[in-house]
Amino acid sequence: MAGEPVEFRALIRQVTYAAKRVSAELRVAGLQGMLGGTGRTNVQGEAVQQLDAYANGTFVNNLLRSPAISDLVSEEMAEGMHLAQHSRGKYALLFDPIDGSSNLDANLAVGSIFSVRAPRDVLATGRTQIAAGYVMYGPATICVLAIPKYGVNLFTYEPTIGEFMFTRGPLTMPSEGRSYGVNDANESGWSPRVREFVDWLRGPAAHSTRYSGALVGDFHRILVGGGVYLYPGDSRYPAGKLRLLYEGCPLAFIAECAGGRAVSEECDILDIVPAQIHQRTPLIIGSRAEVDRFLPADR
Ligand code: AFP
Repeated sequence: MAGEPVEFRALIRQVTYAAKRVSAELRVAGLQGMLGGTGRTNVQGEAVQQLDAYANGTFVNNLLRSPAISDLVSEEMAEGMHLAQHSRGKYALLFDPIDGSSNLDANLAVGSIFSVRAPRDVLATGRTQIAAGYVMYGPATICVLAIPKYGVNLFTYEPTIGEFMFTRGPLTMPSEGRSYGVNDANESGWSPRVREFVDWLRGPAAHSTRYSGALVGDFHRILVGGGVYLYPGDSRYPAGKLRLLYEGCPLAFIAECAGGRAVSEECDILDIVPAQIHQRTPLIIGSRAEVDRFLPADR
């Protein structure tokens, strides 16, 4: 990132600093009474966990320190936040502070997802993203960062020195894989097309099921090993469950940068023009072979 503007490097530093704080809190949350809910629901009607609130506050407080950021959009905030004091900031940061919150109480992997855009592009297609990434808090805390000029690179947090260290990259997603991830409890609400696709994955394509309940972990497995993750529309969530701006778009950007693909049930995720900040989308993401089978690229 040496050639990037100093403001961009400062922004990434603030994001990774917030992630280090979240990583530290996650390690001791069970000892400090930080597991479990707050008793509140967010704008999506989902129960807010104490760690969702903690992580959101940590991201916001750190990002407020960066004059480069003029706008924030978070899963945990009903409205976007415009920082009038940073009106000349070049960037908007859109983020999901804790992705996969239902894994928290079971001490399973969770993540933070982020997307960097120009402030004027918050409601433009995902192709306008400047960078995107995620931090996964698993056995190791890792950060995956996609910047078109550098590709997709992976950094591992070294807690004894408090730094994310370059580990490998640029990463290339395998062109096909052997696993798929979907919540098959929703099967009765899927469209015939989705059912047919999942039948193909289970049958002729002989894929194994791998589904953890945290998009970051499930996507990361596919980024490194190939395959497909899907959360299609169903009868409960006809427009899909996942959020476009801070889940679908950043992961689609990373997938495309690594040679993979991400689609809704109609088009590439990065071609969708969002109507509002908490918009949902169906998401089918992963290796080209599997995603092209679901939605041919030349359709
Ligand atoms: P949040 O914890 O940010 O709400 O994300 C959870 C999530 O959107 C995504 O991480 C999972 O893949 C998906 O929901 C799991 O949903 P189900 O519990 O319906 O399978």
